[in-house]
Amino acid sequence: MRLIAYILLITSLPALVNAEQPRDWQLGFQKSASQSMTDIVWFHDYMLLPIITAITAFVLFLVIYACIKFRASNNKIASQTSHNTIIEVIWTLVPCFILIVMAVPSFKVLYSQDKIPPADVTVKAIGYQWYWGYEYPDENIIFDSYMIEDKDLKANQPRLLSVDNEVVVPVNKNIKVLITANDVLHAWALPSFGVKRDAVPGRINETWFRADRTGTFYGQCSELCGIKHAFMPITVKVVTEEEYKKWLIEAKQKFAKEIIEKDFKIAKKIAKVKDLK
Ligand SMILES: [Cu+2]
Repeated sequence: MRLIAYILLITSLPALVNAEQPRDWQLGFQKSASQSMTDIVWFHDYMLLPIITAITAFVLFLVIYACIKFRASNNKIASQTSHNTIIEVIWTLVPCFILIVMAVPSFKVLYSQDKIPPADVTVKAIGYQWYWGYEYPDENIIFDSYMIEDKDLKANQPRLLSVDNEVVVPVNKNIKVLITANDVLHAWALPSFGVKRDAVPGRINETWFRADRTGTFYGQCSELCGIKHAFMPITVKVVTEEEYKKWLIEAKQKFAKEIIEKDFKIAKKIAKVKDLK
């Protein structure tokens, strides 16, 4: 009995461990799945938090110290001091120094996100009101990705985050993401990869990520885009190279772009004929 429970636990564990999504009572970031996000988490945990804590504690100490030392009952005649050159130089230089120290890793992360390495896979994400459309320009694949309604959810599918057609990418490969929108502003965001870019109609933004482990990763549209803004999630499935190749073969048939284009051509022709009449 115990053995069966153990086997069940072991087999169900990877699904739990690999899925990256918000959790109840979560504090801080989702577990990172790319170097870029690891850098961001480091920057936040080991640089920003200590600095913020130190500044807050120091200012709190100054306020309490001033309240006690310079209270009215103890200072019948108010001090007339208005200038102290040394202190003024210090309180100008120290914040400057803190900013410079923070800027170095901050710019490093920013540039590494902005500089796109040679891509192994390119995915184009198009924001619509209210779902995401995806294209694999090099593979002749195009599909739409809709949120799964509550009533249709399967056991392991998180609410408001699962979609019918997931983006599938290989692990440990550079994935370039071209991001645009068709109607209003949206934003393609995936916390575990440290990716967030605006989707702007009429312009293509680009970013990249390199997932360092397999699993299912969830994100959401992050630019208020209308009434169903909360219902256009992003699901990326990171799989092994072989699984990706297998998916490609299926997807090329299921989501072939050419057929859609052919339909479009026919529709255009019909419209033309109608116009002539
Ligand atoms: Cu949106």
